[in-house]
Amino acid sequence: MNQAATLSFGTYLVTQSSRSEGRSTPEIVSAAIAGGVDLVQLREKHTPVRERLAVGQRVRELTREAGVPLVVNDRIDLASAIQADGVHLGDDDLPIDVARAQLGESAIVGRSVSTVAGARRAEAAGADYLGVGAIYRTTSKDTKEAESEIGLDRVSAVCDAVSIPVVGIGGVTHERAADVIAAGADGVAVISEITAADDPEAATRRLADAVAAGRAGR
Ligand code: TZP
Ligand code: MG
Repeated sequence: MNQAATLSFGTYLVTQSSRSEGRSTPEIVSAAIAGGVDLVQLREKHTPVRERLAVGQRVRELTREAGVPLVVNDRIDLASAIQADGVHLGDDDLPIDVARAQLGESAIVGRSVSTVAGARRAEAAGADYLGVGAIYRTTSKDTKEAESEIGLDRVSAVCDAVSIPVVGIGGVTHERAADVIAAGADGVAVISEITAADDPEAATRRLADAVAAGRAGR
């Protein structure tokens, strides 16, 4: 069975050491695991690949011990090298079928989208889940104009259009998470809310509580 069928997407950490206030990515991941994070994506966009490999190996150990799924942003080769559970792909990356051919049928393959048409295409191409955004303004990623501040109505439209899980991303905080869930998302993916927090463990818990509140209100 594809691993994705059993996944929980409530709180999803995307790692980015440039937002971690000097703390290491493994440190942030450990804290997020202690706070109950559901899934981790190794991103580290601007880190040289050998360093990403070393960080990824440590993050793989931590997530495996905790039973938390790990996906790698963009790079299928790196996902394979660290025995991650899958990859998260965007428009500029290799296509989903190539990822599956490389990583195996049971690999988790996520896809970034910002439109309903893109979401439908990604689902048809075999994505296991979608990251939809950027919902709000964010300084963690240089997003193209058309992919910026897409808002909650777009999140709802995407959720209505597909039947795979959808995770909302981009400027999501604990104050906003319940609204994202109320719009139809299965979970929220964040960099800063956990990574830049004074207490990343507490921030993860706070985010999970907001997701639970959003679900309860639906
Ligand atoms: N993809 C869309 S927005 C974004 C990514 C990786 C950045 C999310 O970071 P933050 O700090 O949670 O806004
Ligand atoms: Mg990408």
